[in-house]
Amino acid sequence: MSVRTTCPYCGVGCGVLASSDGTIQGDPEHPANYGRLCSKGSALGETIDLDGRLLAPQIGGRRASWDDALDLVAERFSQAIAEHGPDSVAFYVSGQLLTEDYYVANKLMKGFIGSANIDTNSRLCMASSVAGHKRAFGTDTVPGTYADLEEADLIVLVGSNLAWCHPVLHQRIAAAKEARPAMRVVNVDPRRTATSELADLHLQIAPDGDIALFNGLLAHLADVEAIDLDYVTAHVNGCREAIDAARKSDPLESGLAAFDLQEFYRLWAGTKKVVTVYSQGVNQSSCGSDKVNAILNCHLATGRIGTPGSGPFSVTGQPNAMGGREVGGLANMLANHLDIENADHRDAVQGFWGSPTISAKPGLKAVDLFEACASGQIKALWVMSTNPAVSLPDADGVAEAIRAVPFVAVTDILERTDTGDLADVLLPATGWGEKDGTVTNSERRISRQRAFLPAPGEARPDWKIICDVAAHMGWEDAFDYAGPAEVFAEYLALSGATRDFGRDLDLSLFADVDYAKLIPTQWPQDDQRFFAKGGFYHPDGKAKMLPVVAPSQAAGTGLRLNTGRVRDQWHTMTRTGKSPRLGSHLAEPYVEIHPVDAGALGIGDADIVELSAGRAEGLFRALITPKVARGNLFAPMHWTRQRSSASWVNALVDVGTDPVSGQPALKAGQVQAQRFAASWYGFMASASSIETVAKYSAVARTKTGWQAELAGNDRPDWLELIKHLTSTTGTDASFVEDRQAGTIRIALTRGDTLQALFFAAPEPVALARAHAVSLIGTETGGLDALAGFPGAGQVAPGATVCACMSVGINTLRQAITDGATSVEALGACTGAGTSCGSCKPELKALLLEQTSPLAAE
Ligand SMILES: Nc1nc2c(c(=O)[nH]1)N[C@H]1C(S)=C(S)[C@@H](COP(=O)(O)OP(=O)(O)OC[C@H]3O[C@@H](n4cnc5c(=O)[nH]c(N)nc54)[C@H](O)[C@@H]3O)O[C@H]1N2
Ligand SMILES: Nc1nc2c(c(=O)[nH]1)N[C@H]1C(S)=C(S)[C@@H](COP(=O)(O)OP(=O)(O)OC[C@H]3O[C@@H](n4cnc5c(=O)[nH]c(N)nc54)[C@H](O)[C@@H]3O)O[C@H]1N2
Ligand code: SF4
Ligand SMILES: [Mo]
Repeated sequence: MSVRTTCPYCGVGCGVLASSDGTIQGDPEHPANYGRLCSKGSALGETIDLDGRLLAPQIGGRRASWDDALDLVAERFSQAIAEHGPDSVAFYVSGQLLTEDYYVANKLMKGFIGSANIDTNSRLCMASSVAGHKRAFGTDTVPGTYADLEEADLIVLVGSNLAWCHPVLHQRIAAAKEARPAMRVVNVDPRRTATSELADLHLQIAPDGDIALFNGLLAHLADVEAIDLDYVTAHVNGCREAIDAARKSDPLESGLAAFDLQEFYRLWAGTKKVVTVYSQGVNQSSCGSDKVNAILNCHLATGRIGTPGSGPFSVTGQPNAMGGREVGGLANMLANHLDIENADHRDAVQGFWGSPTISAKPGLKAVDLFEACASGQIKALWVMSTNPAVSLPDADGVAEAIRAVPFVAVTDILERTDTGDLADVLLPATGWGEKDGTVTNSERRISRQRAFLPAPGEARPDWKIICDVAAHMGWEDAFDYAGPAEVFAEYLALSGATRDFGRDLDLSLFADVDYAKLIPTQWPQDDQRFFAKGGFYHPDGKAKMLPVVAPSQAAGTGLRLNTGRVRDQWHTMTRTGKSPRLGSHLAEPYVEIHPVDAGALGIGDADIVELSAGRAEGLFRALITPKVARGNLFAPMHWTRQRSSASWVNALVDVGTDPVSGQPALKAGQVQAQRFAASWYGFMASASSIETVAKYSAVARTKTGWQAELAGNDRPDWLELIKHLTSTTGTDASFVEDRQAGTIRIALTRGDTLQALFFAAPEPVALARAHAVSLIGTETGGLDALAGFPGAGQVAPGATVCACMSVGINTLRQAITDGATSVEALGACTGAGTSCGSCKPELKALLLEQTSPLAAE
């Protein structure tokens, strides 16, 4: 029997029908996806096994009882508060917690401990949008809905790789565009991405050129008299000042050609229904909040907000980034969009909670919070559902800071994570499929996550763990809930009790809803857009256009390191990394580098690149491509210390924060690059896990076990290595060595089955990797396996492009050579793109690459 739940990955918030046997389907009735799922959603069934799960509490690395663990956490927090005051403790939480978890964590810290030192990884994600919204609208409201994306005549995607990061929204736009070819899509991104493939116009902007671009647009709108004077007069303050400020910007500082600027400005000015979608290319910047307001200014000035098919649209990253904002998960907010610095708001919330105290001032924001850990201010820290030792800038400094805190508790679903490894106490949480609660997606739609699996081992839901700790600290009455439904009911009641403040967040629609049967519903009601007729939340009911100044383009000394996501991995890979299908899309940490830069640095295809910033170093496989501009690099954020020996990118990204939002500029690393002088490169496929011992190593799950890409500058003694491998694994070895060529191939067998294959060469190993992987666990003889390539007549499938149907790049290239000329034709002959459709942009790019005489690559 299948259960109706919601995908635990991105903020699109797709409905999922899930069964305990791991069958996953898109929910045809969910209004976010109407049955669609992307590659990550479709592979959820491969990530719910118990391999690597934390199944019981641990103290100091040893299994402990819940009572002992809870006692210890409560005691150490209480002790720190008693000795050093409430601001000596902190929670660092996550947009992946459910609303109920978030609500009780916030209540405990702000109302009972009496500090606002609770911040969340949403600080790295949405903080600039929140700040921009509050400055413009008076509250953190996302005015639009997904339907607007289908109704728009022009969609501008700014700093957003929607095709990979919000794939189902991307597919909805692609379908709308196909049905209505007059629809235009513009993509503003310093690099060419899968999203650019859908765009009519890709504006390859200079990094942080966005304010110059949108200030230029505002000035243009004024010049061509496209300002909506009626709307502005009735509903907006500050228009003249914002336009005056905009005129001081030079649009050419966006790095774009005058011709492209004119084309974009003409299109924008001449189209009534415009939606501007933006995410991390906007938010994660030292001028992120100003970028947001520069975009909002253009929509406010033209009244293009809140009517079907028009408005600014900040899409949320995590599944419950929006829910966290609603319940006050950020250090500078109170529950229900109320302000921590407003005494009336505080009194109302404290009165409702009946709490002994309430924090009167904002707490530490993420980056400052970890600085306070390093400096000794924080005596007890609790991290829940996030992995800051990887995901924060200066990740190694953050790991040091966590080590410096006298007491650290971590709640996670896995036993080993880079952050969990630094904890004094590990608390096991139930994960997706095992827990119940609600999440709010990018369009303010609240959906249920429902359990369809039993809680494994002794794991408990996050809300319960938080309430248990609160009870052990002496507040059992205020945290006594029978289940998440009661927490949700209290949250609704708080919303009701504070309605007189007239905030946007009105949940009265949910008052009579049966929690068990809650169907996905938007607040304040379905399909509601905000602000078409004004009604903003500044005291005079008007919006505010903010004068925005473009930053001066400071010339860095090295290469600019841009970072972000790949299609099939989720953040620090703790879940997607379990799926062999997802792991095969891009199995290694890589860095995109422009051919001219690569040439100048003597870096060739598949070489390893060493990036350095100060004393920090990292190793990444070179991906030479004109998709990045000269002087710019791009590397994914996903690799960790668990998965690689030197490729967690945030070791290199030590950047400033936006002064308004505190959000770090994670796209603006400054690094030096050089070719890593490897003396050997290796590839290993194995039935058992592989240690990351080589100087460069990156491990990934495969259908038959594990694989590793390896390289080093200190070539091992191969015979010693064989001895070590056979003795530690109890296997027999066959090997073929070519001393002249410097290559070695080793096969390890146990009985008749092949346990592992290892190939090494002085150059990057040319090998049909998927084939080598497929031999593991079979009865192929050691020497046969060492041939390394498929038998005559078989094409090695190559790197996976379509994860759902496991179709490799070589299979696709062959199909194109054999005559396939469209995405549909490729689907018909190989199956690629026929399931979730997330790879369609890549199929299109492959077709262009192979069939166009102007192919760039
Ligand atoms: N596959 C996958 N999907 C995800 C996630 C994941 O881990 N994996 N994570 C989810 C989360 S939490 C989030 S926040 C979202 C993020 O979703 P996105 O924001 O779409 O993803 P990113 O890859 O971080 O960055 C988007 C783009 O910003 C561009 N960019 C960099 N600097 C600038 C600039 O100065 N100006 C402009 N205009 N663009 C710039 C980058 O080149 C990049 O292509 O994705 C969500 N979805
Ligand atoms: N360089 C660079 N760095 C970035 C970004 C970037 O673009 N570039 N993006 C930033 C952004 S936008 C984000 S959102 C962050 C994300 O960064 P993180 O939040 O640090 O990454 P995740 O891997 O999602 O971490 C979630 C953790 O929670 C655990 N978990 C999963 N389910 C549960 C559960 O139900 N309960 C509990 N208690 N734990 C659970 C997982 O195993 C995992 O350890 O990264 C940020 N860092
Ligand atoms: S787009 Fe993909 S990752 Fe995002 S919610 Fe939908 S299925 Fe999940
Ligand atoms: Mo995010």
